[in-house]
Amino acid sequence: MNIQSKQKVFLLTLLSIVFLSFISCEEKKTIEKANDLTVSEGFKNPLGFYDATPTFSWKLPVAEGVKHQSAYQIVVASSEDLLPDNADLWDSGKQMTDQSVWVKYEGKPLESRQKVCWQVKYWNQDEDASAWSAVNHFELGLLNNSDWKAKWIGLDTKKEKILGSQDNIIHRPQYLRKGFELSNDVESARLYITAKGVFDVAINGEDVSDDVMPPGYTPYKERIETITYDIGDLIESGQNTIGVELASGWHSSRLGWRKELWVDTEAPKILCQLELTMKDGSKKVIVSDESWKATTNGPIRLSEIYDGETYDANLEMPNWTTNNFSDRNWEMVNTFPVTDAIRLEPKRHTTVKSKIELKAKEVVEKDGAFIFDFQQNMVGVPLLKVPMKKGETLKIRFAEKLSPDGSFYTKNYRTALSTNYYTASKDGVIEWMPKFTFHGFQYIELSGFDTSKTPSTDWVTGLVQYSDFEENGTFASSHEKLNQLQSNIVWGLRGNFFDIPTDCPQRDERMGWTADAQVFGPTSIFNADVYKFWASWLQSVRESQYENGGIPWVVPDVLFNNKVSAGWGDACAIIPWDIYNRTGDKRILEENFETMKGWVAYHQATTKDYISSMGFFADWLQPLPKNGDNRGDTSKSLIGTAFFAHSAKLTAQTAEVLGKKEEQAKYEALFKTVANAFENKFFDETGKVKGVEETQTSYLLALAYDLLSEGKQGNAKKYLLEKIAEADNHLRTGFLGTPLLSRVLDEMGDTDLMYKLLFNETYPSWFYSINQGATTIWERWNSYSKAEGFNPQKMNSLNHYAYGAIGEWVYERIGGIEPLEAGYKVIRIAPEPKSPLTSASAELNTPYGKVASSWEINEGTFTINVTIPPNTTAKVILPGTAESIEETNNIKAISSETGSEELLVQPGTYTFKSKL
Ligand code: RAM
Repeated sequence: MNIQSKQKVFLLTLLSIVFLSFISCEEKKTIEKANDLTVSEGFKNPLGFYDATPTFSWKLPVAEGVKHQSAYQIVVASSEDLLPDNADLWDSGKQMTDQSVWVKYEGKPLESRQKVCWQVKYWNQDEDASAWSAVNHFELGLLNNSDWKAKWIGLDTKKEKILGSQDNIIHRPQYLRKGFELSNDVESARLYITAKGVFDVAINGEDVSDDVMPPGYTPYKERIETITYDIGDLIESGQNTIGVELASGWHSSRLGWRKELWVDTEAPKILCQLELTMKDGSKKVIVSDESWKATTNGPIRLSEIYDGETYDANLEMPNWTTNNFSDRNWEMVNTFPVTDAIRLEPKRHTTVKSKIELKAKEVVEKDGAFIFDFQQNMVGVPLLKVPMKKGETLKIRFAEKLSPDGSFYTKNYRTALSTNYYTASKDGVIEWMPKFTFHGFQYIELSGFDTSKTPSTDWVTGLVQYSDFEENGTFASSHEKLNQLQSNIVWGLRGNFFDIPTDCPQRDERMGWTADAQVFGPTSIFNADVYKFWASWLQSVRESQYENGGIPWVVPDVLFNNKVSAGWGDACAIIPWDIYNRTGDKRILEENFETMKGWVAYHQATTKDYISSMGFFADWLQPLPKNGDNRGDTSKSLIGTAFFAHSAKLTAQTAEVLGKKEEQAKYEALFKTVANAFENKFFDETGKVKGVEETQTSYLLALAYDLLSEGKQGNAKKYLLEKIAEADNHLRTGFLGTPLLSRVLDEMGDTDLMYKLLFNETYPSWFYSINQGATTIWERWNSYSKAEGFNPQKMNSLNHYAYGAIGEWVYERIGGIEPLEAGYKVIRIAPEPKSPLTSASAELNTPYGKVASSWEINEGTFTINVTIPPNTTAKVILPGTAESIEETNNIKAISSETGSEELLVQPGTYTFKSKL
């Protein structure tokens, strides 16, 4: 190499070094990509998705240099290789905004079956760009009835005229099958399926999914949900078989107490459509139609939600879902067309699954039967591994609690038999679990097994079943009973989120009682990822609204009595507002605004001079009512008027968020008028209740819903405190009043008293039931007591989440985490540390990421660790006098009053201390 070439090489090398170091500088500036991408109400890469107008959300990483978002770009394409540069469905372009959640899709219209891929990038507070996120995807289900080429099919199971426990026609479960041949290899395959009833499907001998009782429970006369499965791995070239088990489920069982509505229910049916794309690109569709065959001579003889399941192993049909089976003796099915009368829509929340396994802890003998104790009241089914002799029938009974003499307490199941039977076809250990029913229980009683064997706890495992959501928040403290209360709340949630929010999971009810739902909503949203669950149920609420605007007592409506109740129907306004507050998603308000308006109009129609005459459940199950009535002592008219005003106010607030100025003004004015009428009718000049019974709840409603003029508020507070003192500092509130206690006392600055009520050990209080052995929340403050046994009333559920509504206050004011701006965009961390607690901690997965607050008190020093997620800010309020806070870019002191210090804090993790 000559000198010149050497110089050239040298220069080139130098240039490349400069260039490379330039690039690596650039690389250093590339910030970590967004993660946890979801669509609509928190779906991750869903299949058979319901939403053709989705929203997009993502989280900024917890990483060096990432505090806030200054811009984003979303790209959406029909296939992954088009991303990010050739997005054929939508390119949002760079949007200068900090919005990282609920961004509306504005691309090309999406269709049934469409596959959609998307990714996002964001710019941080310094305008550094992230790399593109991982590609996420979703695939739409069948969105229109016209997408269905299949027919409803099933046998006429009424013909047999089997009568159930209430002389109602019950339907034998059906087994339906079809064989089909494919001449080509399959590339991809989807199964679209649903039932009027509940089903379980297998292909070529393999279970398609572990879903429990799909498709779930909706107002079936309006809408039935459909499910999509990816069955590509189950389909073989050549001969295939699909087999579906079908039982009554909610659709064709008795539900509620209007016998005339369920004495003669419609026979269950299935609808299914397999869509196959072959390797050569051709398509094939197999549908439910007249070519299917079915039988009722299978092993599941009976299956009812309230009454349980009966199984005869002698009737098992080995291999019936494989090619290796002859259905010669099976019947042809009846077919029924898909019409437009009932909308078929992809399920818009998760199916129920077996989520937790509980081991039995103890087994004891009682009168020849054996009782297994799980030491936890739970909901689901048992998995049984029990030695049996051929021909013997195992009887499986359930109970939430034992009577003091050790016998089974089943009185509170009322007419629900809640009993399973299993007949063995050979000697040996059976393995079985019921499929199309569920039970609420802590104890299982077995009889009829091989008595030469000694029962052991491993004979039964409890499969805890609920809608498939994950934990979203946690709370713990230094106080054992408060932790037990938290556990009881969580078990109440697990037990009563069985596809719909139920009041109770065990007796002849299990219905979507609307007040229970509205009081427990906020607590549930903290503990679990239940936005989709609620959004879906609210669709059922909308579909169930009466023409006159009334909202039924239960949703889905199985009572059809056109009756309403204040505090119950108001769920249609309260729940959307609570969800909006905790998610920041305006769509939940958009979807429910018209329903709220209809409900407010209904309220108005029941009033004279704005005073309500709406009746019914009132402050349900208030303890120690004067007249012994379950409806408590608070005036129904006062309650109705208070909720009328409150729903009008929520409708005004909703209109405001949605930018509907005129409606905002209209409902604000209505609120004021009603509040005024309320005050004049029920309160005297001094702010004391007049003309009706003076109760804790009457003051709580007036104060919580802001219904008194300023002058009277102070006195009303004083009277409330007097009422509480009169009750020896105990609550006297039912379903409606209880959640307001903490809200009002907190606003009054009386957290000492709220602590007192919460930590009370005597009746009525939360810890009272814990002292009596509760592992869930009970329907009544005294459902059971060690001294007096069971409450004599048969309406006595031991798994009823309503009083668990106190959770909201516990997380927000003991844990200290509260949204200051909808969706936790601005967070308030302001725990109220008080004796007897010395520490508490809470964590919550907000739409922006994890927020945490954990505090302890040690020798008069309060120490708190907080974590604030990216793209949010927090107001941290420290009790006492803060210890030397150094202001930085991330921490600014806002104000320091005697007794507390307020800080404005940017994303990150910090420790603060103060002297109490
Ligand atoms: C019972 C239950 C339910 C309640 C109704 C009014 O069915 O206690 O929770 O909402 O009554």
